[in-house]
Amino acid sequence: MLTRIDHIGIACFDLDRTVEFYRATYGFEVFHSEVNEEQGVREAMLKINETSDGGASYLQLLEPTREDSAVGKWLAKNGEGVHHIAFGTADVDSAAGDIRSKGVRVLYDEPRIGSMGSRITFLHPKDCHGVLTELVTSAPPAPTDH
Ligand code: CMX
Ligand code: CO
Repeated sequence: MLTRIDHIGIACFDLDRTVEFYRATYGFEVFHSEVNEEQGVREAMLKINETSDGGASYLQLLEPTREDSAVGKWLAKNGEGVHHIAFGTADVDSAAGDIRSKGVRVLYDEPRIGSMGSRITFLHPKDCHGVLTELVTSAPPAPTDH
């Protein structure tokens, strides 16, 4: 079951300038940033709100680390803009299997690692009315000392 918008992925040429736009215009701050070499992105997650399932919704700002990455290719063709949407689920394996059984292409055999240790997979945009769609299961919260 998909329970929230986990994030909207936005492709940009210059991550630092784009982060500054979202800070100056809306007051959104960077919650987390990282480089994901497998996906070929440098990214910043801006938390917009918590959600009732214990998760949250973010904007994911994405700058490519190489031209032949998914985001690099997309930017060269389209320029900056909304690149994908991501739905949150407690069980990405089950959600992906269910959606695959409906004839939608799931891009990975097994989920891969996404932002903040999440597990992610993607649905082909040509099977989703032109929308690249990601499924995300957040990493469990880190154990605390108390
Ligand atoms: N949204 C909608 N359509 C898209 C798209 C996108 N983001 N990216 C590509 N397409 C379309 C293209 O426009 C093209 O359509 P036409 O044939 O009509 O021109 C078609 O899909 C094929 O595009 P392509 O440029 O040849 O690109 P590829 O087939 O090599 O790759 C895809 C497309 C979806 C398989 C690839 O982008 C992918 O694997 N994406 C998943 C991984 C990803 O996006 N990682 C970055 C984000 C990481 C994160 O969120 O953490
Ligand atoms: Co994403």
